[in-house]
Amino acid sequence: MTIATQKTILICACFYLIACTGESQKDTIDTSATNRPAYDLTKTDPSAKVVELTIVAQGEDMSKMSFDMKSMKVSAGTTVKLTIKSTSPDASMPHNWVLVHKGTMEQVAMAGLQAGRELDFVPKSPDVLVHTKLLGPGEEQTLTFSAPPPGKYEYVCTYPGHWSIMNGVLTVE
Ligand SMILES: [Cu+2]
Repeated sequence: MTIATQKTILICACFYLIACTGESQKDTIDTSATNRPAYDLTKTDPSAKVVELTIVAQGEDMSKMSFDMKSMKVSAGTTVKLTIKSTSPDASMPHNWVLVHKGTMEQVAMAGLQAGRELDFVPKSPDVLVHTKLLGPGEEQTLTFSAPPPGKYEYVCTYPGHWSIMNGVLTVE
């Protein structure tokens, strides 16, 4: 093999490597932006025990708003029937409830700003496990979902300016 041939093979190999790397990155941007698994909690087991919970998003203004529960606990393998009610009287202060992987609520809320009102400030992200729409005064929504695998998760309201106050921890055990 001549040196020229060797060089050609080497250059080709480099191009192949670059091409492959570029391709795999493109494939994974939307679905694997993080190493955390994306769960489909909407598939519920009809034979699973159903746990009913209610959480209230409350407060008349930004300084008083909160979820009435800062933590919730459910057993693994159950179906969670969670009703989220908004009692904030001001139409300019709607709320949502977004369940996310632990440690991601801030980045999900920031991405929610980009997602905007038409997506209820909920970004399309593998860190978002389940969520409501934006709920105005007196509105409520019931979510039915499978409890995710044992561990701790965060829930947060991603309406602009709310995430740092309106949040809590869901423990699955
Ligand atoms: Cu809120």
